[in-house]
Parts: sequence; structure tokens; C-alpha cells
Amino acid sequence: MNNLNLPENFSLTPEISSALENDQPVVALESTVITHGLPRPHNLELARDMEKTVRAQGAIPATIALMDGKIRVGLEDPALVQLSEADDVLKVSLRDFATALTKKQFGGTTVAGTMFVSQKAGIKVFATGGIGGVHREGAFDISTDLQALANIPMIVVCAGAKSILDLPATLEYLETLGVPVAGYGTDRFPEFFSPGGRLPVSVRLDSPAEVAQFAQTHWALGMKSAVLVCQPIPAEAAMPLDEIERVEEVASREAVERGIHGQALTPFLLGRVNELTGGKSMRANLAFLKNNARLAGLIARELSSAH
Ligand code: PSU
Ligand code: MN
Repeated sequence: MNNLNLPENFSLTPEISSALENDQPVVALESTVITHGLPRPHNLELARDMEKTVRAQGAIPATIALMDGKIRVGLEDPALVQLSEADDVLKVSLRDFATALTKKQFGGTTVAGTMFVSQKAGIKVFATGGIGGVHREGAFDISTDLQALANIPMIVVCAGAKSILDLPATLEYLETLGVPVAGYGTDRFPEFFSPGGRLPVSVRLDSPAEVAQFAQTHWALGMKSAVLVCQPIPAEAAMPLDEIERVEEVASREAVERGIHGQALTPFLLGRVNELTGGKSMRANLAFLKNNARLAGLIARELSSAH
């Protein structure tokens, strides 16, 4: 079903079409975390949990992915199962859409890919784990996520940027691009597996209503960039900073030694960090993903009632 004058290749579930037409709250969810970020069966459990969490806030989840030559907005459970079990899935950022469509390959959308599709469909709120950024390993490895945040006006809820990145450089780059970086309930930039504390954000926001009001003010000025809302990992799931830093250094060194770069780098680093922490980092990852789905649901409700 597709009543929104979207390009041919888009396919929306009836639930999402009707929610968007009636200005009901919708939260976009990415699928790279399902196809490349988490091992089976945790990927499917997480995908279902995030959808459930969004619904529990009174919003409708729209998981976005490429399947059977279509850009799918909203995945019903059999499609989620199929995606979570598929092999040879492409990681789809902005340059990869036409590849997945012409080759009829399945694709998991990154933060940038998910933002692109969301904007076309008219979804304003998106929950993810952490954005991509400036990598430590190579001078030119800068995630397309940053470009998307500069150009696509929506609210992206995350737990900061992955600490496997060069975080000061990532924040400088976001400043250069004019992207507001909001700390949710904090004035420090959250660092994914840990609540952070070392780096500042550009604004602190303390409630879903304040986030909605901030974004509307930003866009009413004519700004085109996203608002990045960074919520620290729940305290009980956080990991000690020295432990994370130690394993991240090991993973980073191995990536350089093995010549891993480009799109393969992020999945490699996250996978190695998970192995080296005996699965602890994955449990932390699951905790903040769900927490972010919750906050995004609440923000989406604020935005839709404000219209
Ligand atoms: N965070 C995770 N798991 C992931 C990602 C982030 O915990 O799989 C994904 C996101 O989809 C993000 C992407 O957009 O990694 C960034 O990849 P790259 O650095 O290649 O742009
Ligand atoms: Mn990259």
C-alpha cells in the first residue's frame, strides 16, 4: 500500500500508511542492527522487543529494510523473522539503495539509510543504538550517518556515538555540519556502553515535551538538520570505562592488522568487543536500544499531539 506519492519501490504496511495519513505517532527503527549488528537469535529478539517497547508508549513502530526489490516501511513479524535469518544481506547506507534494488538483495538500513527512507515516508522520529562517526583507524573513514544528520530534519534518539570511534572528532564534525547534539537529562555526551562524562553536548533537554519543542523551534527557523538526542545507557547496564577502552584498543589494533576497513569495520569492531567482553557489551547494547525505543515513542507522541 502506498498512498503518499512515494517512489515506486516503496512499500508501506497498511498500519503505517494509515498511521501516517492520520498523523498518529510513528517511530522508525533501523535494520543494520538486525542484519549486521547483533548475532542470532538476539537480533530477532531485539527487533521484536524494540517494536513492543514503542507500542507500549502508544506509538507505532516502523522497522525499515530492503526486501525483494522493495524499500519496506514497517515489517510484520514473518518479515522480521525472514530478515533476521537471511544470509548475504547488504548493509545499506545512502549509496547502496540502488545496488540492493537492482540486484534484488536484502538490505539492512544504517542510520543514514533509515533516515533517508523515514523522511520520504514522513516519519519524524527514529530510535537507534549509536550513530556512526569518525573512525580512529583511517583518516577518511567518516560515516555517511553524519551527512544524513546534516541534511535530514528528524529527531534521532541514540546512546551517543560508539566509543569505538574518535569521539572528539565526531563531535567536532557534527558541530561543523550544524547538527544540535542534545544530552537527554545530562550535559555530557553519552558514550554508548558508558554514560560518558568527558565530552560536552550543545544543549541539555529533560523531557519528551522539551525535545519536541526544541526540534520544532529548530525547524521553524528553516534549519534542515536533524536533532540528535543522546540518552545515556541505563546505569544498571553500563560498563566500566577502563574495561571498554582496553578491549576497544585490542579490537582496533586487530582491525588495522587484518586490513579491515570500509563498511566491514563497524560490524568487526562491535563483534570483537562483544567477544572480548564475554557478551557483556551486547547486553549493554540491548539495554540502551530498548531504552531509546521507549524515549522515541514518548517524543513521537509529543510531536503528533503538538500538531
Ligand atoms: N550501532 C550498533 N550496531 C550497529 C550500528 C550501530 O550497536 O550495527 C550500525 C548503525 O546502523 C550505523 C552503522 O548507522 O552501524 C554505521 O556504519 P558505518 O560506520 O559503516 O557508517
Ligand atoms: Mn565507515
